[in-house]
Amino acid sequence: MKYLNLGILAHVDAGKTSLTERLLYAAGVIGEIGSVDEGSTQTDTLALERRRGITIKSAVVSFDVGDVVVNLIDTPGHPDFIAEVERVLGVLDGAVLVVSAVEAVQAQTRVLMRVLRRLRIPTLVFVNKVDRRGADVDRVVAAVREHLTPSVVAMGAVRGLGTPRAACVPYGEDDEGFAAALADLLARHDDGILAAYVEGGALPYGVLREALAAQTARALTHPLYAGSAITGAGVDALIDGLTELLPAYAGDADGPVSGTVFKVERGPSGEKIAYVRLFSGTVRARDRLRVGGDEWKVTAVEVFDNGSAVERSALPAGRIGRLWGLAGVRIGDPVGVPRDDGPAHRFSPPSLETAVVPRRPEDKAALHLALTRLAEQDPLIDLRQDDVRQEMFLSLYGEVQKEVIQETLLADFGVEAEFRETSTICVERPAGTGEAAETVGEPGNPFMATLGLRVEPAPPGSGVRLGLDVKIGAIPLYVYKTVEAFQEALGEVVRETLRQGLHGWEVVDCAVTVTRCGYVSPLTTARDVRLLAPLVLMSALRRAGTTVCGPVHRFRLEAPADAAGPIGAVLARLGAVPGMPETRGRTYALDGHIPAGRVHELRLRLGSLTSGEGVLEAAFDHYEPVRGEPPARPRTDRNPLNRAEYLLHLSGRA
Ligand SMILES: Nc1nc2c(ncn2[C@@H]2O[C@H](COP(=O)(O)OP(=O)(O)OP(=O)(O)O)[C@@H](O)[C@H]2O)c(=O)[nH]1
Ligand SMILES: [Mg+2]
Repeated sequence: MKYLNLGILAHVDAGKTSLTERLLYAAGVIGEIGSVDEGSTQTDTLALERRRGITIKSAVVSFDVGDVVVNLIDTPGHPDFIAEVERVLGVLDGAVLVVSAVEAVQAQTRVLMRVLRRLRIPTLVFVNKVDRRGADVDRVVAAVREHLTPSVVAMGAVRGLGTPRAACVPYGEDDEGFAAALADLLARHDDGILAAYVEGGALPYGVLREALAAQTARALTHPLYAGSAITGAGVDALIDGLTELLPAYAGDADGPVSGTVFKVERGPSGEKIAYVRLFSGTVRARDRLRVGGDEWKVTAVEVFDNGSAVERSALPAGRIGRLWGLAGVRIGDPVGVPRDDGPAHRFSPPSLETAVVPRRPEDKAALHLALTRLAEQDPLIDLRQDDVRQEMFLSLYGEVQKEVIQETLLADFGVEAEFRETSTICVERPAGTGEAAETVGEPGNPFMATLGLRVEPAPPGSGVRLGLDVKIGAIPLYVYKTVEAFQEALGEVVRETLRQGLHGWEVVDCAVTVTRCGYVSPLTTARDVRLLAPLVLMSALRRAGTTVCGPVHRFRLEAPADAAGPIGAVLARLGAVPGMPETRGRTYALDGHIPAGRVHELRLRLGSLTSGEGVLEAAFDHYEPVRGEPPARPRTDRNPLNRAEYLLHLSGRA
């Protein structure tokens, strides 16, 4: 058996859940097709999903095609739930990016494809809804080429486009245009094909198909299919593409246990259930398992097989399963031998925050417990308490997520909660270079260590990096054993400290270099270095200075052309930077940028100005320096803004 762990990704409403349902039906797993609109699908199972008609949580289902077991993960498309997509990216062998044949490439489509390409996840494109009026596959292919990837090839033709009878006919060996298009595309990354192409000799069709599979597996080329999740057109061709062109793996069931937890749920009696993709080894019930630094005994195992999860004695490599008994498990934890999953964050973090208060003051403890439970399933909400007012804060992607959390608190925990006004989460970037040092034995340095640090700006998106510019002999190796261990330990302190910069925001895009290091053997301990580092780092940061930057979204709006004037006025008032409008008949479309905190208001205003006809899509694009007085975030006492405060804080803690 081979396994293909497949993600279905798309902009909201493109048809991921409907396509999932259709694939399950085509594979014979279900005898009747459920409908999103009637709330009867296999993957939108939450009451809230069925009521709202959108996917909120990623869900796994499984089906077999020949000797390949496909574990399919249906993800939400709404940008407020992008964290759900983020968590599954590390466990995918391949993906299907769904694009609507009517709406074409949308804001979230671009965000998703950018990440799929960056992570080199083999991806097929499926142009859905060819049965709908207004469907235009050629326009979609052109838009995919322009906005998503130049390396795309249409795998078939559509007849009866835009009607319920729309049918998809796969291209084959005899379609000369197709073979030529394939050769042209594949030659870009394959010297053998290029040579044959230049010489003008036709390559055997079989060679082209093999090269297509090889390049798709390396995420260099993206085959494009078209069809309809509702009528089933084109779905068989897509299934053939899944097995022919995406890489499936056998998985080494006898190797060391190694997997990743990508989802955590609570069962009916409050027990934790971990969703694990196992890359190697076998996990059996009653095994002791190393997960996130602790050991736990697996009490039960379920494996996704032919539809949903079924109880089994073992989870073998390659598959996705649900494990019970891992009481301390958290999302993202490695199971057994850790793997290199690449960067922890692939999408930008939430850009909004809000305070949550219980409607009844006596519910405070219950609210805290409930939010802790929600944070287990979604660590990015980053539950935290303000030290002064003892209020609880959450990070959020948007208003829909806020409503969903509010409804979940009431429905699942019986807690009525209110959200204070939402505000924007900024970041700080170093404005220049700053250095500071503390020497052992000098006045004012109560720690038995010497440390010098330099802080300087790093490229956008690079996070915080720690480099060393000291001789090995300067590092207390009798404490840390290896240079790498020293760098790792210090890096952790540096990242923790930089969670609050000079204005209280997280410092990003920052390179920190150790410029001095010294110790007194055998007196210097790891604790000395750990406590001294924040002091030195914050002085260096003060000298460098920081620029507070706010999140900016890229938006696209479509509205009746006669509303252009009033919409322009609203955009100006909200601080948006619009691009050139495109007019198409009665409607016009506009791209541009807008501060993240203003997206919600723009959506409301657009709705009222156009009687609900206007459509707005927005997705995070970049951070930009905030104009005027930089906003400050209330500080917790975690960090030393000045020496006296820090030392006082430490002595208070001791
Ligand atoms: N005509 C037509 N409608 C479709 C097709 N696929 C999906 N729809 C409709 O589009 C709407 C959204 O479908 P979903 O399957 O929920 O889309 P989704 O991508 O899962 O949406 P989210 O998970 O919320 O992002 C529903 O009303 C579907 O009935 C299609 O191929 N043709
Ligand atoms: Mg869905």
